[in-house]
Amino acid sequence: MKKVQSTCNYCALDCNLDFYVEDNRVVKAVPTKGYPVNDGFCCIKGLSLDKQQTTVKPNSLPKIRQEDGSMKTVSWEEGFSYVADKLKEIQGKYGQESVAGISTGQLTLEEFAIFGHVMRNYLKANVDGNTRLCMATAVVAHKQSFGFDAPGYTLQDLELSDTIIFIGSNPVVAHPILWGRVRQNQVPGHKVIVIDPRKSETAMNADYWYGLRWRSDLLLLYTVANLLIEKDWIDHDFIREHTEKFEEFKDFVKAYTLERGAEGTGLSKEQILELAELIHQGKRVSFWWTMGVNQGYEAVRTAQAIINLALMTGNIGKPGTGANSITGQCNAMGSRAYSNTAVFFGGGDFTNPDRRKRISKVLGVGEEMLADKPTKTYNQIIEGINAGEIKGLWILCTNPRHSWTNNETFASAVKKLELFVVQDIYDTIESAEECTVFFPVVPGLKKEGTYINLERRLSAMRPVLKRGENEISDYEAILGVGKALGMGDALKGWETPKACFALMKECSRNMPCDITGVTWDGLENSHGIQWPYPEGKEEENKEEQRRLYGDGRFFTPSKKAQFVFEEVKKNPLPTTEAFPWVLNTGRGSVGQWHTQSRTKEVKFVEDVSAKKAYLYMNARMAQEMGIGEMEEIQVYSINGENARFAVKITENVQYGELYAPIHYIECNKLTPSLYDSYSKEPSYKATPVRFEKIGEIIKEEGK
Ligand SMILES: Nc1nc2c(c(=O)[nH]1)N[C@H]1C(S)=C(S)[C@@H](COP(=O)(O)OP(=O)(O)OC[C@H]3O[C@@H](n4cnc5c(=O)[nH]c(N)nc54)[C@H](O)[C@@H]3O)O[C@H]1N2
Ligand SMILES: Nc1nc2c(c(=O)[nH]1)N[C@H]1C(S)=C(S)[C@@H](COP(=O)(O)OP(=O)(O)OC[C@H]3O[C@@H](n4cnc5c(=O)[nH]c(N)nc54)[C@H](O)[C@@H]3O)O[C@H]1N2
Ligand code: SF4
Ligand SMILES: [Mo]
Repeated sequence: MKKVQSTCNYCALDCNLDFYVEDNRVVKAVPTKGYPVNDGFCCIKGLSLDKQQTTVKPNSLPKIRQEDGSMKTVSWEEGFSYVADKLKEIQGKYGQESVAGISTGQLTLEEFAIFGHVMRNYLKANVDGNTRLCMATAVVAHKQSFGFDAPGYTLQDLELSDTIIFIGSNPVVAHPILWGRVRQNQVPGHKVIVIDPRKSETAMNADYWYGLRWRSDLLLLYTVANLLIEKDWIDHDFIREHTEKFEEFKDFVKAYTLERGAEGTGLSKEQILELAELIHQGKRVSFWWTMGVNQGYEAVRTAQAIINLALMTGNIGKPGTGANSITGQCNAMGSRAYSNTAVFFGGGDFTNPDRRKRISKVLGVGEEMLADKPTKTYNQIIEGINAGEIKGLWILCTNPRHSWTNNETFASAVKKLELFVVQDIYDTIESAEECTVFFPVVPGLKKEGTYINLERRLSAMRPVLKRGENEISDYEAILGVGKALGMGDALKGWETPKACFALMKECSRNMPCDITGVTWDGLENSHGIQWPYPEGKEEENKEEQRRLYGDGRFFTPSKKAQFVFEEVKKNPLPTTEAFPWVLNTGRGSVGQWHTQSRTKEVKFVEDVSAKKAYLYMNARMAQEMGIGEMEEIQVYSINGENARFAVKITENVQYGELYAPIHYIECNKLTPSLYDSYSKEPSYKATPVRFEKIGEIIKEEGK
């Protein structure tokens, strides 16, 4: 029996598993013992990865839509030439920017690198990724506050912290292995605190829960900052030596009085004081945030308000501390540094002449081929298609017909496209319904490449199974189109994922995310390697758990972290008399993944999950409205759309709040086209809605 160690390509933990293979079949999948992330454990999704060997159709070929609407199967070569010719034709007719790509945080680093090279460098198309829906806020917050998109923590910090504060984050469901690390914390008297309007599964398991009013985090965080300053519970030395703009911040937060904080957040004054005291009493306080923070209209400033708290209390760079953004998808970190959506491979400023020179030298292409302005953002791409400006779209490893905010705008957009390429492992996803070309690619079990997890750890994906006839990877599909476009020498050095990795290493040289010391072969069967890992400094970096900022130096020109702040905004989309309730959205269960295309890999989840869209409603609210368990309601959104949901009654959501799992397409039918002004990440979590009773009771299937 052969054993292959590879990486789980669902969530950002990047657990490693040992796959045991006989006759090209996975016989069992066992979480890798001793691997620093998951040491012999993993969740149901990782354990079910082997199901891809039956759920993904083998030996599929590309399909091209015909005039009569049918799909014709063609050879890969035909598929490549068709797409390449069409891309050129559209650019010829409507201009370079009439073509766009939407990439992902779930492919390998090499795959989105080559996608960026073909689409953004060579074709000068717009390329964004589904990381916009997820991590864009953290990226902007990090860049402005720290000088580089560099989350500093290592997972061990969860075990070393005495005060762990989760803000808009539900790891019990979304990052179970991370939660496992919290459970392993042996610090006597350590406390777990959750700030979430909903009594989430994590809140239920925490020592303190602050059920604030939705979208009031920024107000709460400024109020707490003001309290800490008033009581002189701050680290003057750290502030002086390692930060800038504190005095301005101090003056600014004076207006955020306890009264104002209590009134706006719905928390009592005592609760807010208690939270400030908990931060003060902690010796090693760590703050962790996820989508409850990232997905809002003032999200970047909220993330930075968390960073400000860590900076002013000196809780950064030391064991068990940090202002720590938890990443969502398996390779979101890789896509942030190597997808070439808005920056160069390895990061850096495209206006910097030295950086341009360096990248063009490494890639062996003229500087004129490199991006010289930011790409259109995701929302601008969809708006551009709806406005008739963008006529060609290629999406891969993402399902925006379901996951994009106000998703009917995506449905209407794709009908206007002359070329719509969907590249996925399943042709049954909602986004493929209107595609003009479908590229069926092999799943993670059959490919190779590199992933970077939430704590900056690179790990290897290695083919567990051999490929069948016609089976190609995302990398090869993109390379195939690149060749058909006539890229010629511009593809020198890009022949294989391994060759591409070598290029990316060189692009990272001397950058904060330097990975020049990592080798492709060395990563195999390893414990993974956290960046930075520069060549020549391997000995210095041999510790398996490394954090950044231990020396108090950040990546800004002054090496000091920045206090960044701005007045709390009036909610641009408040509830109204006509839309009096708030729809919150997020993950439903450990086994369900986003748009559920892959949930069929997890049989157990298929058996226990509701087949129809549902939402949670507060018990008192349901009683007042006369709504029974699993009774259907029609929910009308402020965005003009409506959809049907069954109601599950619970005490865990507030009166006035409805909570819908994102795993049903109805959820994003109702979310608005509202974004953070800096990151352009959608404000997914607080949509004003109203509803009507339908009166029908749904019998839960599988129960
Ligand atoms: N099982 C499973 N795991 C996953 C995923 C999955 O689909 N399924 N997806 C992965 C991905 S890509 C991501 S990004 C992560 C997401 O991980 P999380 O962000 O932890 O998950 P969410 O459920 O989206 O949102 C977290 C919490 O934010 C809260 N929230 C809503 N509004 C507010 C607010 O105004 N303030 C505060 N403080 N909180 C608020 C919600 O009530 C929710 O409990 O999960 C990853 N892991
Ligand atoms: N209302 C609301 N909406 C949200 C969110 C929310 O909290 N609330 N969260 C947002 C967030 S954080 C995220 S990350 C997005 C996720 O949104 P999406 O990225 O659209 O969701 P997924 O279902 O993960 O889509 C991944 C696709 O890749 C395919 N796939 C899997 N493996 C491979 C492969 O190797 N190659 C290729 N080519 N395809 C493959 C799968 O079949 C699937 O169709 O949703 C966002 N939408
Ligand atoms: S915790 Fe995340 S990486 Fe680990 S097995 Fe589960 S989904 Fe995969
Ligand atoms: Mo995400």
